[in-house]
Amino acid sequence: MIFENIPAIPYEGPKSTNPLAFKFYDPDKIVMGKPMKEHLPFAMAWWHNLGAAGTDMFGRDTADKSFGAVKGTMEHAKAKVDAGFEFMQKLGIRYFCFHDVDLVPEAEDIKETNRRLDEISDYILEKMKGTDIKCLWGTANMFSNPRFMNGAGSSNSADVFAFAAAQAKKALDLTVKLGGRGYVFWGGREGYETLLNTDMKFEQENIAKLMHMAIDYGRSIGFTGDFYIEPKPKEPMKHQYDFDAATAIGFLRQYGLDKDFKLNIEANHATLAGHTFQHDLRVSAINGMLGSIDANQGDMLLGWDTDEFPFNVYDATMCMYEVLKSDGLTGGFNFDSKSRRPSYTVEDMFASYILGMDTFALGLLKAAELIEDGRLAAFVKERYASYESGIGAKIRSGETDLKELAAYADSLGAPELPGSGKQEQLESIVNQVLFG
Ligand code: XLS
Ligand code: NI
Ligand code: NI
Repeated sequence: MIFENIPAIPYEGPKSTNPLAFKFYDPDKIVMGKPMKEHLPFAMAWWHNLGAAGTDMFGRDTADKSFGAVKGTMEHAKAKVDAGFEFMQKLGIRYFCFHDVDLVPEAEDIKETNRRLDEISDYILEKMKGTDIKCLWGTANMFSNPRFMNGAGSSNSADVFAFAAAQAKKALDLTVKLGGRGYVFWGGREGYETLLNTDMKFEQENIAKLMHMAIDYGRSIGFTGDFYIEPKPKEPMKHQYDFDAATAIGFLRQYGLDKDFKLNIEANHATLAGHTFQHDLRVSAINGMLGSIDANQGDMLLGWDTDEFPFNVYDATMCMYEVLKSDGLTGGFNFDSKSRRPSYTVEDMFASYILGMDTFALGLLKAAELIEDGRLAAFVKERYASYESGIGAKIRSGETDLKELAAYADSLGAPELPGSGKQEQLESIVNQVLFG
């Protein structure tokens, strides 16, 4: 055992003062006809939880993530697997997400990296036996290695493109081997710093080519899950091509990728794009592309991806409102979140996930109450009621034209005001449901 002093985390209810207990996440509690754990397929992010040790631009590691082994060795890679499985089991988490190079130290030669990946994935498969833990999604890290300084699919170098393709191929193999539900393309460095040196159209076409090859290969090895784009507007590049959900959907449709791809929406990326989390979820949902979620939150005072564990219950409630209305996800809720640098203890690792899982459990409970309450949905329906009959119904069914509408306007003289938006009353309902 690696986390000897941490017990399995129980549900103790909202009054518990035990830091190592769930206050709201009660996996078997039925909400709108389904157990919480099915509404909330939580996933552990290999990179943050087992890798990130508090390093920032100004200081080295604060947390010890060696798990008793020497970092940079295969022994350490295995210790991470042991730690990860113990961690997930103690929290009742049933999924994990990974990048290829989260699993093993990357070698100089790709053949050796791939050999290590085979070895570690055999070890993970062994570990999975007798548990209900599976892979939620896999991906390839096509942004950390210096060769990807100008992007992967969007690189100016065809050799680098080939390396990206090789990594995507292997990461797909691993995802299928580990039973993954999805495969993610986060745009890494797919973007640019200056148009003075960039052929934007060429780069975007090449990214689409790489994605088409991934679909063809994935389907040929029996991958039946969804591919996802994870939009992000900036960081590391000044301009990232997958700016937000709307941009990514346009790209997918333009290049004929929309049948195989959905979106993985990350809260902190949506807010970096100047949207709310709920906005990007709604854009995805109304386009039939709400696939998976990277659960975290940003800081409104900071302009980068702080990847904090989600704490904001309003945002989690609005997220779950969108998820419930669109009938769930094909993916799940991956905690692409990291404990703050001064939260460096093992207890903090667990407490971070308890916070995140409790926040989403609260969000689920409150979103279900909002839906059952019905006042928000009833108001929205009522707000557009003028389209249900008369001239409105004709507009909706396409049975009218500008001439008829102009004549109709003449007969009215002037329309009445469109009715109060009642924003404050609706916000008050949300508060009442949250705290009443
Ligand atoms: C970075 C992204 C990344 C993806 C996976 O900002 O969120 O962690 O989720 O490559
Ligand atoms: Ni991110
Ligand atoms: Ni992410």
